[in-house]
Amino acid sequence: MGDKVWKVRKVDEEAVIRLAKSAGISKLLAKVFVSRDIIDSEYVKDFLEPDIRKLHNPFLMDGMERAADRILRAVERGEGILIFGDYDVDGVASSSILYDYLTGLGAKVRYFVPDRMTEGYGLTMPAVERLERKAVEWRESDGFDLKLIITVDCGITSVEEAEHIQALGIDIIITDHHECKEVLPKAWSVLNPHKPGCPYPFKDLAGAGVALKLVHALGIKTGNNDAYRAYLDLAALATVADVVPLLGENRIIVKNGLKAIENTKNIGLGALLRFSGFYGRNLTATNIAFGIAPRINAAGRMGDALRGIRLLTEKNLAVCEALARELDIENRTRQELEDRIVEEAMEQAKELAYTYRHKVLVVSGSGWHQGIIGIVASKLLQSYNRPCIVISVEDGTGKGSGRSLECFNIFRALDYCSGVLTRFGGHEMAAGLTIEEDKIGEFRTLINKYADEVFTDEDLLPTIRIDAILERDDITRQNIIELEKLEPFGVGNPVPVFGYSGPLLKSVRTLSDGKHLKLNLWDKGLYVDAIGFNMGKAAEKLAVGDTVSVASSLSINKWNGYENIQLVLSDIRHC
Ligand SMILES: [Mn+2]
Repeated sequence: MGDKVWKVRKVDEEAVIRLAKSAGISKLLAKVFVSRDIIDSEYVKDFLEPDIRKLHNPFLMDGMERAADRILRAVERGEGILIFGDYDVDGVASSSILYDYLTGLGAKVRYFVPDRMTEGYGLTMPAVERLERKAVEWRESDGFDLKLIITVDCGITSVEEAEHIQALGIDIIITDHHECKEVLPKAWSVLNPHKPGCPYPFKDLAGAGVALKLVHALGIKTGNNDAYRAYLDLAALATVADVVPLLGENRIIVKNGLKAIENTKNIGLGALLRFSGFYGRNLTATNIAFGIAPRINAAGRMGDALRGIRLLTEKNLAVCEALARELDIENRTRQELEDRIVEEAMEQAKELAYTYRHKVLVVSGSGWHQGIIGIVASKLLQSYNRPCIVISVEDGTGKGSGRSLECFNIFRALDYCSGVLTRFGGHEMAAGLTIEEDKIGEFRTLINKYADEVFTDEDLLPTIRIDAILERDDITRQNIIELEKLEPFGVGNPVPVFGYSGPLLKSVRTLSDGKHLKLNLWDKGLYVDAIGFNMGKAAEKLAVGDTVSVASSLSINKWNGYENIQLVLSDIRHC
C-alpha cells in the first residue's frame, strides 16, 4: 500500500474548458484528452466516433497498385499463389484474410507457415527450402504451379531469401509491418507503411491491417469496394493480439471489429467463441487479448500453426468444432506448462532480486518449453517490475526471451553483452537470444554490470500515471458513461486513472479470502463503493473513519439487475 509513485499529469484548465465546449463533451472527458496532449476538437470527434468510412484509401500505400495488379493477373491466369504467413495470431489472421478472399475470387491459392522450432520466425532460408520441396510435390500431385508468393506479417528483412525466390522464377510480394533495415528486399512489390518514402498516413497497422488494406485495394479493383469489411473481425483480433497502439486506423478497425466478432460469420471464430465462453457477450479488447488470442496462439506455440489458419478459413462446422476443441485443450496444456515454468522461474527470480539485488533477472532451466518463455518473462516483469530474461536450456544451448521496461533498452544491453552471446535480436522492450549454457553465469553478471551503469533502483519503483484529479461532483453516472466512449482501451489508449483525495472510509472489508479490498467511501454526503483487486493486504492498515487518497478508474458495476458506481483502485494511501 502506498509504495507506488503517482505521476500526475499537469492539465491546463483553460484548454479543458475550450475543448469541452468545442467538442461538446464533459469537462471530465476533456481533462483526460488534454492530459494526453489532445486538444484538437476534430481529432476528438473522430476519436469518439471511429467511423469505418474514415479508413484511408489503400492506394496511398506505396506499391499497392502494382501488388494488386500482379495478384489479379495471377488469379486470371490460374497461377499458383502461396501465402507465406507466420505462427502468431497476427500471422495466422493475416494469412486467413488473404487466403479466404483470394479463394473467393477463384484463385489457386495455398498457405505455408514456418516451423517455430526448426525454422524460426519469418521468411528464412530453411523455410524457403522446405517450401521448394513442397512446391515440387504440389506440381506433381495436382498441377499446382507456384508463380507468386505473398508474405504476410513478415519478410521485410529477408533480402537473400527474396532474391533466391525470384531466381527460381517465382514473383514475390512482401506485406509486413515490422521496422525496415537499411536494405530492403528486392521484390515485385513491398507493402509496409514503415518503408522509407511510403506516404501512407498511418504507420502502426498490424500485419493483418496491411493484409486488410490489400484486400480493400483488390476489392476496389474488382468492383466490390466493401469486400474488406468481411474481414474486420479477423483484423481486429490480430490488431489487439499484436499489441500495436489502438489509435488512428487501428482504433477504427478494433472498435468496428469487436462488433463484427460478436456477430461473426466466420465459422471457426464462432466455434472458438463458444468453446471459450464468449459467445453472445459484448466483447472488449481485453477479452480478445486474454480469452481468444491465446487459444489461436496455442496452435503455433504447441505444434502446427497451420491449424490456426485452417480454423479461421474452414467452412465445415464439424471440422471447425473439432479444431476449436483441440486448440482449447492445447491452450490448457500450455497454461499448465506455463504455471510450472513460472513457479520454477519465480523461485530463481526471488533470490536474484532480493538476495543478490540484481536489476536484470536472468533465469534459466532445462525442459522449459521454448514457445512459452516469452510469456513467462512478461509474468516475471509484472511481478518484479524489472527487466527479465528467461532462458530455456537444451543439450547445452540456451534460447532466451527477454522483456523490459521503458528505462532499459534491452536490445542495446544485449549488444553490450554480445561477446558471450551466440545470437541476439529484437527491439527496445522485447528481445531474443541464443547462448551456450556455460556462459549464462557470465552473461548474468555482465548484463547487471551494464544495468548498474544505465539506471538506478528508483527507476524500478512501480509508477501510476494519473490522468486527472477527480472532484466529488465529477463522480456521476453520466460522466462514467461518457468515459466509456474512450473504449477500446489498450496500448496508446489506457483506461483513465484519476487521483481522488479526501473521502472518508465508511467500511473496510476483504473479498475472496482476503484477496481483494472492498471499501465504502463517503465524501460530503456522497457514498461510493470501491474495489481493489489483489489489494486485500491493504485492509490491515485501513480503518473506518480514515481519510484517504486513491488512484482509481471509474466504472458502473452491474450485478443482479442493480447498477452502482464503483471506483476500481490502483492504489490507496492515507491523506
Ligand atoms: Mn505482427
